Amino acid sequence: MFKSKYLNDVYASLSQRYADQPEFLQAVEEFVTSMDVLVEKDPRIQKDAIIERIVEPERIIKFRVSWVDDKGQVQVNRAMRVQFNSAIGPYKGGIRYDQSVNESIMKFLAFEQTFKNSLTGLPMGGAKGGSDFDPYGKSDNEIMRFCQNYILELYRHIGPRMDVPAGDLGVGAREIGFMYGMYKRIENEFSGTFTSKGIESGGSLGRAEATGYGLCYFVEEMLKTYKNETFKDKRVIISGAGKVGSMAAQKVIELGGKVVGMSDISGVIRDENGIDLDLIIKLSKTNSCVMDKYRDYHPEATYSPTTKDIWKIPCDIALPCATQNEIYLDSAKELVSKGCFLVAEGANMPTTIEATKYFQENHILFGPGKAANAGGVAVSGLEMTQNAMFMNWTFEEVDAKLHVIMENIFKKCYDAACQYTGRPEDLVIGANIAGFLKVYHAMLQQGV
Ligand code: 2IT
Repeated sequence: MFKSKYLNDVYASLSQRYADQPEFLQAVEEFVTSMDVLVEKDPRIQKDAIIERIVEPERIIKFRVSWVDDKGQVQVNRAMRVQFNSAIGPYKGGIRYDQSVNESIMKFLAFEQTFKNSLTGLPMGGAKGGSDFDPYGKSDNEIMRFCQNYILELYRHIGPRMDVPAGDLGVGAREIGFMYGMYKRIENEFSGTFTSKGIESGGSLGRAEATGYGLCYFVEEMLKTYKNETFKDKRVIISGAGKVGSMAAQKVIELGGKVVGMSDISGVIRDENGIDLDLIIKLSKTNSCVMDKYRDYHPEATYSPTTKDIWKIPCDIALPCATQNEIYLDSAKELVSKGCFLVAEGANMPTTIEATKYFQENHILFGPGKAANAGGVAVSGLEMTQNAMFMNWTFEEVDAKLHVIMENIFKKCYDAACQYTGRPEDLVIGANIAGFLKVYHAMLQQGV
């Protein structure tokens, strides 16, 4: 599968050991493919067993969360925190509450996070946590009790210099508030151990916008560098209407693009007049799904209940911002056949390996998630800085720093792609190599 025997051996034993973890193996395979060119040039990678070490989490904490629902019934959920790599800074990464959460998904996310955090240039290691708790349909009190009980175990494993969690799917400012509140009561310390906190609790202005805005800043660099173009008049489709998708849509519109399709788990809306984002944001305040209600306000729009139908809408730019594995090969073919020329991942690993290969073979510009969606964790890093300094930056200051960070991430990926492959548009390999090198050098410095 890989050119190097060393990589083949490492991957074979990993895929045997974790045969029941398909998402994790998928993330590792995508990454290890990019290591061939480095392993050839640098024997220390093999000698120091760097790949063996980097694909194994430093620590996984697994625990039970018991809590009492509104009817007085005791409920039990499973939870974990994967502390993947701390070579370049304290563990850092979001918490996901979703029924699908399992060790494979937590490990793939924490693995990706390690290289994503490295690309930001900020001192943050990689982690991810979560629970199979499903927040939908739960009352505020149930959410609070769950979050508090979750922290009653997790608190001993986190801290401002140890591990700094944030939000992810199912975890927003409300959940972070409940978790930080409990943590603070136990530790008796206002240390800012979480990011994406509410502003009054020490959160950073611009954190809520950061992933979506950062994605657009990254795409702007791609458009400028490869095509000498901008978002102006581009047709854009965005899957997911959560924090990432809605803020990406806002920035696309601000930069002159036209969002002609959006989706959430209730379905897909195609609106040739341009999506009414204000309506989506307004409806989202009271509903977790809104696409099935959009035509009540805009009957001229078309609706499909099948989420993957979004990839059938003709577009120039596709921004998958929902979740892992939402673009399979059939959807990739659909996008290419309808004229899409740029795909950038706002979610983590939304594109399968086959779909990514198809895009690259067909010369579609492809921005991989660990680079393109790093804006969220980058501003989390800026939130840590502000908390440590006991001061707050304005929205404009944070946004300007985010912009520079995204430009730098693009440049690092582009330069690595040029240097190691001679293919300037191969940002997949560029992101993997650029993200890896900092972690690798830190691991070498710190010994075995
Ligand atoms: O996937 C991600 O980068 C996040 N969920 C954000 C992590 C963070 O620590 O802000």
